[in-house]
Amino acid sequence: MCGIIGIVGREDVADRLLDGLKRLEYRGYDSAGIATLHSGIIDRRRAEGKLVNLGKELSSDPLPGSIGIAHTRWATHGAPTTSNAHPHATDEVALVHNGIIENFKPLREELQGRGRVFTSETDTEVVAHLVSEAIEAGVLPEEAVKAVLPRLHGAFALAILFRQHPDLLIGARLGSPLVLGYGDDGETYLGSDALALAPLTQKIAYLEEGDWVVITREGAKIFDKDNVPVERPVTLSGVSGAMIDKGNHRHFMLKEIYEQPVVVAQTLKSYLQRMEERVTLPIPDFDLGSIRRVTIVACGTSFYAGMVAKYWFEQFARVAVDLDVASEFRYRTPVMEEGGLALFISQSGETADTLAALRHAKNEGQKIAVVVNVPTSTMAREADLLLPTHAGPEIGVASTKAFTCQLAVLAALAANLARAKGRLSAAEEKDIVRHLAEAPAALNAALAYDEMIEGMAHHVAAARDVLYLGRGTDYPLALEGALKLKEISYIHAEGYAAGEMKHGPIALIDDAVPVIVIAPSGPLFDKTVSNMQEVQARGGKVVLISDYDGVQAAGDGCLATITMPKVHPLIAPLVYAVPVQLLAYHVAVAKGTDVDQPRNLAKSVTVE
Ligand code: HGA
Repeated sequence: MCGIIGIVGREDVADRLLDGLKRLEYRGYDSAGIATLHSGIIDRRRAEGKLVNLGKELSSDPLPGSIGIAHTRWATHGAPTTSNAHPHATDEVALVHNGIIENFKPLREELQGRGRVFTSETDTEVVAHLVSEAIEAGVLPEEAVKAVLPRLHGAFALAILFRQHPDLLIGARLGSPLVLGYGDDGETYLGSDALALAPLTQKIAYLEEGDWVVITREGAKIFDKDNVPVERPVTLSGVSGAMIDKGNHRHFMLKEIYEQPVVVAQTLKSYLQRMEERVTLPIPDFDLGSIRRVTIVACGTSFYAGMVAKYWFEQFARVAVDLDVASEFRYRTPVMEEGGLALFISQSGETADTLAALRHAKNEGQKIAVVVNVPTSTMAREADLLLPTHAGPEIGVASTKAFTCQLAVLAALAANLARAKGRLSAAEEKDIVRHLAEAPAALNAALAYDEMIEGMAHHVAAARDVLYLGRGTDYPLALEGALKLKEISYIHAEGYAAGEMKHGPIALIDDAVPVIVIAPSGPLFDKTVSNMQEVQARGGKVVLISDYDGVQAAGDGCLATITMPKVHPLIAPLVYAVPVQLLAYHVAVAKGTDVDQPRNLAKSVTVE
C-alpha cells in the first residue's frame, strides 16, 4: 500500500526522497509526491501515475530544502489524480498518510462548516486541516498533533511538516507501519519499512501501535499512545542498501519465480534437522500437544497457502482446522476454543485485515502463530510463535516465492503438530524430512518447463474466461492459479474443486474457455480425470498439468499438456505452483500487461 518516507536532513533531500520512493513503489504506484520546506514556505511536486512522472516534474522544477516528506499512493478515497496525490497541505502544514481515516466524512463536514476549503477528495486531507487549524490558532505543533490524533478513527501512518518549524517532522502510527531510522551524521528518517530507508541507514526503531514521534535536528522523542515518553529498541535492519534489481530477468516476478529453489532451501534449512532427520520449529518447546483446534486466517495467496495447510494439519495431525479470509473472520463472531492455536499468514506481516484478525484472536485467548516473510513486522512482534519464511524481499506484486516458502514452513508445522499429537512415527518423520529436502531440486526441475509453457501461453492469452480445477491440495492451487492469472493478465479466471464443477460452473464450458486441470498422478487422479472428461465432453479445451504417468494416462484430447517431474504428494503443491505461476506470467507478457505493477493492485495491503 502507500509508501511513506521523511527526512530531517543536513543537505537537500528531494533526490533521496525520490530514491526512497523508488524502493517503495511496489507498495503503490498510482501517483506520488514530495514536499519540502525552504525559503519559509511549504513547496510540493506531485504527479499522477508512475514515479517517472514525478521524476520529470522534479527535473524540470527542482525542489530545494533539507527537510521533506514523500509518498507513493495506492488510492482508497478519491481517484488517482494529481490533486488527490499526497502530500496534502495547507499554508501551515503538509502531510503524507498511509491508511484510512474512517470518520473523515463528519470531520470534513465539521471543518467545512468552519469555512475550511478542501482541494482533494481524499480522507487524508481532513488531518491536514485539523492540524493546520490548531497551528493557525497558535497551538504548538506537538500539542496540535497530540490533540488531533485521538480524533482520527481507522488506521494511519503519518508524517507531518510545519512551515514555521523548519527543523521539525512529526510522525505517528496506528494500524499502519512506520519505522524511525537514525543516520550516522545526525540525520533522522521516517519510512514505511526498513527497505525504504536501507540506503540511508540500517539503524531502525519500529514504532509501536499508537506511538508518535517528534523529530528535530537534535534527535527523536517517541511518545506512546498515552503520550508518555518511551524508548523503542534500535535494531540493525540488515536490509541491503543496494537498489533491488531484476538481475537478468525481464520482470521481478520472473526473477522471483526462479529464486524459488534457493529460497525454499533457505527456508527449509531453519526447519529441517537433516542429520537428526527431524522437523523442528524455531521455538522447540512451544506446546503443540495440547492444541485441539487450529484457526487459520489470511488473505489472497497466503490464504491459499493456509488452505493447503488445512489439508496437511487434518491429514497428518488429525487436528480440526477452521479456515477464514481475514476480512470475514473478525466480523463473523468466530467461535474459538480456549487455548486453541490461531495461525496467521502474511508475506509482509503488516496486512491490515490479517493483523486485525490476529488481535481479535489474541483477545479471545488464542495462542498466536504467524508465518511471515518480514521477521521485524508487526505481526511477527505480536506472535507467540514466529515462523519466518526466508524468501527475501518480494517486489513483484503477484506473490510467488513467498507462497512456496509459506508452504515449506506450513509443511514443517504440520509435521511438528503431528509429532506433538503422537501421530507421527520416527520413520514417518524421516520420510517427511527426505521429501521436503527434495523440494528445491524438484522446483528446479519444474523451472525447466518455462520455455514450453511460454510456447503454449497464447492458447490462454486469447481467452476471455479461464477455469482452473484441482482436488485435494491441488484445489487451493487451482484457486491460486486463477488468482495469479486475474492479477497480472486481467483475464477473468476462477478456481474450482474439480468435483464441484458439475454443480454449476460446468454451464460455462464451451470451446472458448480453456480449463487448466492440475492433477499429479496419485489417489485423486482418476476422480479429477473424470471431471476433466466431463469438460471435454462439452467441447471444453483442457490444459493438463500432471506428471509423465498422468499425461500418458489422460493427455490425449487435451489442448496442451505440461509434464512435471514426478514428486511425492507432500511437495506437489510447492512444485506445481511453478507451472501455474509461469503460465500466468507468460500469458500476461503475451498480453503486454504491466506484470510487476498490475493495475489497481499494490503490495503489502495495509488498509482494511
Ligand atoms: N486513504 C489515503 C491513503 C491510502 C493508502 O494508504 N493506501 O495504502 C488515500 O486514499 O489517499
